Amino acid sequence: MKPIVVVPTYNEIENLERIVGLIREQPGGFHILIVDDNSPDGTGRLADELSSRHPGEVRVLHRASKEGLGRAYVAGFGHVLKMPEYDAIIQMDADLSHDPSYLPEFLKMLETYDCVLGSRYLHGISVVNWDFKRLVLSKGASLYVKLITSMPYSDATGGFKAWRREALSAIGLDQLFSNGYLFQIETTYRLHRTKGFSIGEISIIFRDRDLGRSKIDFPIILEAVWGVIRLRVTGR
Ligand SMILES: Nc1nc2c(ncn2[C@@H]2O[C@H](COP(=O)(O)OP(=O)(O)O)[C@@H](O)[C@H]2O)c(=O)[nH]1
Ligand SMILES: [Mg+2]
Repeated sequence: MKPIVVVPTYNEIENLERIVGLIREQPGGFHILIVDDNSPDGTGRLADELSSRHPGEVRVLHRASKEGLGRAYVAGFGHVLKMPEYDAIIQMDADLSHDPSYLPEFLKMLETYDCVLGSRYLHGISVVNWDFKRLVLSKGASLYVKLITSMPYSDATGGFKAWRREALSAIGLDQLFSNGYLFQIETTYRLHRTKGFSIGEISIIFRDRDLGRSKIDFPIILEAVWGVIRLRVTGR
């Protein structure tokens, strides 16, 4: 399978070069698409520089403004689906919370499953450096999603995920409505509800960022709380 990693960025100038280097070091020939929302710190310019250093391997999609992680991924996925050479698409954060050394394992699992979720809660709790509040929020979100949607997966809001091209095409990118982290739940739910596709999980250790700042805020949390109910009620 030919893989590409989609990495959304907003003010990740301290992390971007490192994450791109680490992804490129992994066996499997991973290409990268950086989706930058016109970061004021110059992340987009650095992305262009990395792209000209590694032509054809590192790509950049520039968006005009920050509209949330979900919108950035919809644009990035749409871009990738127009490039037929890629048949494995992996989502990953730029802040080094997701260890690129898991990439080969995701790719291997895609031989069996149409979508693979990186889970922090498959075997106990594998989160490093998060404060208690953030852990409760994340674990609570997973339980809430399980309760409302009846999906069996252990980590509902994780952002380290891999898709076969056909699975990503099947969820209907233009119908996705999430802006923030609800996007992770929405995409999994849509595939879960689509007949003929399988979803697997691998255990990952999530390490909170050392550099830069989290973009989570109250509107993002609120969107996820009502959004899960909307998903359940509308069934998609
Ligand atoms: N393009 C884009 N990327 C975003 C946006 N919000 C977050 N990100 C990126 O999504 C990833 C996860 O965000 P982060 O703030 O680390 O979330 P946290 O780990 O849940 O605190 C990082 O690579 C961010 O730079 C956005 O509005 N636009
Ligand atoms: Mg983060």
